[in-house]
Amino acid sequence: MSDITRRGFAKLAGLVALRPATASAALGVPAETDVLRVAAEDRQFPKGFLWGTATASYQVEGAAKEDGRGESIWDTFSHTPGKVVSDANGDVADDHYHRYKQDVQLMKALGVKGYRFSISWPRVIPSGTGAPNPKGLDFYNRLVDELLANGIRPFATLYHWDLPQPLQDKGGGWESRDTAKAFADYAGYVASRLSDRVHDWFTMNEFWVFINLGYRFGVHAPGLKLSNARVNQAAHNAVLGHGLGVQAIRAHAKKPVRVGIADSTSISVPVMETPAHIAAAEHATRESNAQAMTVIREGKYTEKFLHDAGADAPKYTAEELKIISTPLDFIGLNTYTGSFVRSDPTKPEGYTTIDNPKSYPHMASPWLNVCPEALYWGSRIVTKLWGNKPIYITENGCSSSDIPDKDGKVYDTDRVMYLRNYLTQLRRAASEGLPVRGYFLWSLMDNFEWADGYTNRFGLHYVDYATQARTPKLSANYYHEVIARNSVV
Ligand code: GBH
Repeated sequence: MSDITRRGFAKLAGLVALRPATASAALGVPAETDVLRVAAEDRQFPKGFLWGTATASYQVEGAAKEDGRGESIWDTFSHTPGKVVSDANGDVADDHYHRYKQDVQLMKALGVKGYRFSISWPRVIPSGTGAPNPKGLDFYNRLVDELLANGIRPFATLYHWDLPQPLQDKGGGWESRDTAKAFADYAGYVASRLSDRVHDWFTMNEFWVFINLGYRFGVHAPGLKLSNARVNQAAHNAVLGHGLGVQAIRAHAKKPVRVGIADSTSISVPVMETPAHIAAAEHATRESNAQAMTVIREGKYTEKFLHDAGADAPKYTAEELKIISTPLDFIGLNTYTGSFVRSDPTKPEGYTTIDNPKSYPHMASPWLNVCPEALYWGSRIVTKLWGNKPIYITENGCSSSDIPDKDGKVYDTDRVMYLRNYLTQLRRAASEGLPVRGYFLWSLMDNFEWADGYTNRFGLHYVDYATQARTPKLSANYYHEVIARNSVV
């Protein structure tokens, strides 16, 4: 039983004892109001817990050709026929570049205290290296000022996959160490301009995803299908870019900053909560994140990874491992789902990751298996493996088929179900003293869902792309209540 639960029951027992004799008290049954009060306490988040929403530049901004913005690999990829559902692209997206004031008001109405957005590298440095484009940076100045004027704390991500196309053309993007250096220069420049007002920074979003979907499976930009060796090297260069970026942000900051990552750390969930299965999930989490969170936190690749990769292992120096593992101020976890793991003494690694049965429930996106426990186990295992650092859930949310009802409103009961279950697990983590400090719901509004185009909607607000009208869904009302009460509702 958690402390809060225990306190709740103690209080309830006291109330029952003190109350004048009523029929229910005589029977030893607590009155309805007492039950409700204890239940409410049981669902409460810690004081000061930061509720937020998240988006990313290419998915919402639009204005692809405005104010000197350069091209990114996602412009090229989405304009290549057959790569994105219905050949959609982010040229306009949510037109957030022009509508950001209205979108900040949507956040204010929700009551969020934090906004995680990303900065478009080609908007700020159109060629990837060299001359900055002050007009591009100015958009983020305006956005940050608008957020602060409305009491919303900006959390900036420097790389959410929109690599400047010239860096892809020159050195093959993350295949080149020069891209890691270029990223650090860009990160330092942005920090020097925004850190008087932005104190919270994430270098990159989801290493595994942009490397594997972009360079191994070819389903995201730049659409390549490279050998293991080349993919492993690209992954290494990306985490090197992260480490150099952390150092550059700190070196150029005008005020004290906090720096972290927003990683798609793959979370292994024990099939049941017994010591053997829990240990298996810990080992599995460490190994399955060998090329991102593990090397970033430990400063080394795991023996199993190096052994399995063999001749395909990346080439690196001890100095690079040190840079990659530069200590962070907080950890951001993008958690949508988890994988069930069981203890398996027949295997040298001691665990097996289970393939879910076909009937396992998922949301509108087929990959989005419902696994609320991932929020609890993610926080717990990351803390156990790598130490007690503030954790932010930098993304969580889901797609739903979201068809407006006759009254124009979307009643996304499945999204509310998803959120209630996930938040219950996050609250369990907080109540056990795990260092979870905030939660950014993906996403503020429907947007360009990468290779799925506009077919999968993740927003709290429904976007009518023909008119750009935003309408709060039932889930927006739900999230508003969660924030107002600082509680699962
Ligand atoms: C996050 O990716 C991203 O950070 C965010 O930009 C995105 O909009 C959001 O989640 C919702 O997807 O069809 O099998 O090739 C989460 C990782 C990336 C996982 C896309 C699923 C497609 C898998 N997702 N990926 S597949």
